[in-house]
Amino acid sequence: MERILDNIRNPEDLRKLELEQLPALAQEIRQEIINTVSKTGGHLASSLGAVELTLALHYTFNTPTDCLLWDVGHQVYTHKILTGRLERFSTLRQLGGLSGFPNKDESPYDLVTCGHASTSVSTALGLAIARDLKKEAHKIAVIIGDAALAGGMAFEALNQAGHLKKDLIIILNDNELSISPTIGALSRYLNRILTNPAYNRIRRDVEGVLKRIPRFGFRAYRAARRLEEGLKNLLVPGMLFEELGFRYFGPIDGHNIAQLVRTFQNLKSLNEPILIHVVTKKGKGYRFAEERPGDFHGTGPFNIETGEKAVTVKDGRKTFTEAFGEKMVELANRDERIIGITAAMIDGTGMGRFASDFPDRFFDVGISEEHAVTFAAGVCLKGFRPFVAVYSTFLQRGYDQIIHDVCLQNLPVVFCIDRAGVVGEDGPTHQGLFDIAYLRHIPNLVVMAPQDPDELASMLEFALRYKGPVAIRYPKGSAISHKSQATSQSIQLGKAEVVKEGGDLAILALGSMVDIAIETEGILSQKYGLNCQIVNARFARPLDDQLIGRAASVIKKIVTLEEGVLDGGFGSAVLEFIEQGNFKDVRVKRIGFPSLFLEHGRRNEIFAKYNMTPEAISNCVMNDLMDKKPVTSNQ
Ligand SMILES: Cc1ncc(C[n+]2csc(CCOP(=O)(O)OP(=O)(O)O)c2C)c(N)n1
Repeated sequence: MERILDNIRNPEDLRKLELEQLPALAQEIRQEIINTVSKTGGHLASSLGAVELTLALHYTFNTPTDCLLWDVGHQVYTHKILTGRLERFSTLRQLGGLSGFPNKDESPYDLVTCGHASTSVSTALGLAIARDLKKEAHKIAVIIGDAALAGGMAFEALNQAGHLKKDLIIILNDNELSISPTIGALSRYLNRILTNPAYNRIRRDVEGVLKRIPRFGFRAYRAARRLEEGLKNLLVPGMLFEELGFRYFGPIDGHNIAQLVRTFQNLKSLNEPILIHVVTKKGKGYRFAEERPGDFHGTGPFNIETGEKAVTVKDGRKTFTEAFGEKMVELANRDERIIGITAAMIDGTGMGRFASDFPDRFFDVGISEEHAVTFAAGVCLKGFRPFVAVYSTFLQRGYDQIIHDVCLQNLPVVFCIDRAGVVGEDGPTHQGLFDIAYLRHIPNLVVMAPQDPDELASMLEFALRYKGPVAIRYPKGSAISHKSQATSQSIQLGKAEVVKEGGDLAILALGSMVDIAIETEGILSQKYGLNCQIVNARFARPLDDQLIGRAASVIKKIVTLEEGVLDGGFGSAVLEFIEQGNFKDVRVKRIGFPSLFLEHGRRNEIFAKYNMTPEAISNCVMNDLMDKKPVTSNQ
């Protein structure tokens, strides 16, 4: 049977439909999303929760002239399907396929490329100012979740927006969940509103009465407003949004399309900051996602019938994240000073068991990475030892706090930086390729990278012993081999490990690249008879001056390998050291990722595309450093 969906090529087609047809269309879209994500993986639960909301928005607003801004952007699958991307939807998150997030290169309906939380209100306010300066007339609406709204940046923007009184619509998509339950005072506040709809009913009644008695004029209006103010304070303590300068409407059922459309149509004509509180269910319409929204927030492929995940072949090797979670529990059991901190990523960072075993010493601060860093500095001041578990890409938010609040004070905060390197299918907003470059120059900070999960455990021990700030970066997944010789005592400040001796070439590999260095050495030795030294660098700061100095003065040919951008990275540190040491006739080849926003695709596909495989690296080494022709050409 033909679907309504197959005739929707853009939102204009959607707007030709009767309102009564939209619920059936919502079901078709839901099915399309479930079918596709079951194969590609993706952000299922948030997108399923926003189907009706998205339909109602595109139905009511004149997109793309009217602007929709999606906070984070993980809930946009319906938006993609309605804006001309249905045919390519099956390529979601695949190399060369559709991005899983809004992407401005993909569609004029995606105003910005985004994936980080709490930015939308700032962007929208900027747009609103620009629109007014240019004397244009169109609406701007932001769709932001209850967890993202609690991010500091969103609050900063609300503060300015309420003050400027610009024509701006904020749609709060409240499902009471972040990835795990939303935490914090704002969440409690929203919950109070949800459980107290009386205020809104009474407010509507007051407005209704007002309209019916015009002859009472100004005095009646003033009296009614006073009554409304009194009721507000009585029934909704604080009236946070109204006090911030927004008119608050809601809560309304985010799965009732007719009600959503009616509300948007009515409120469209207001030209002031308004906040519409929409209540949705995360995972709506797919039983397993409704029951386990955290599991289906970001999911790999799964079986639609059973909800079971198609587990990627697990060969018994621990991931870095698992090793981190286990070690933290072990350390916290024997050291009461340890505090665990994460910013809305309890499970993603492996902190689940720590959180349940040590509830008094664990803090999920919500989507507030900047705050997490300075909060950690605060607990340090009283002798505690905070471990901040955070993804590389999100720690970018905490740059100034790391410098000013942690490193300037030389406080022993440990940054446990997960997803440092290529993250894969989430793409450019989530790649963790910048952390070596943004951390390496900060005074007092030690920057380390383990070659495998066992070495990560030893580095955590080192970090606990160390009396200053430490950052440990490790990638998604596991290591290919288990070659770490590290013990808890063998990690010494600024000391690398020689994995294999050799005299033709020194391969200095950082963290996850040690595995690849070992494979590369295999190729170089078998194909070209080279005898290479392999070094597990362990530290990007401070460097092992002695070891690298010896390589520079004796071996004279050095390759550096890192899973990060080359500019300002580990290889740059080695170059700087060599320049300062005044070594003669040394040649260095740095190998890492270019300073680009790398696209989405599987981790191994991205490695292959950017010549980061052992084959490509050995070709590059022979070509650029050993002046021999490669066996196959290296682009
Ligand atoms: C700065 C930042 N920190 C963390 C994340 C990871 N993250 C993605 S979505 C999400 C939860 C968002 O919850 P909410 O805003 O309530 O939207 P919902 O998924 O519930 O619709 C988190 C923590 C992020 N994208 N950006």
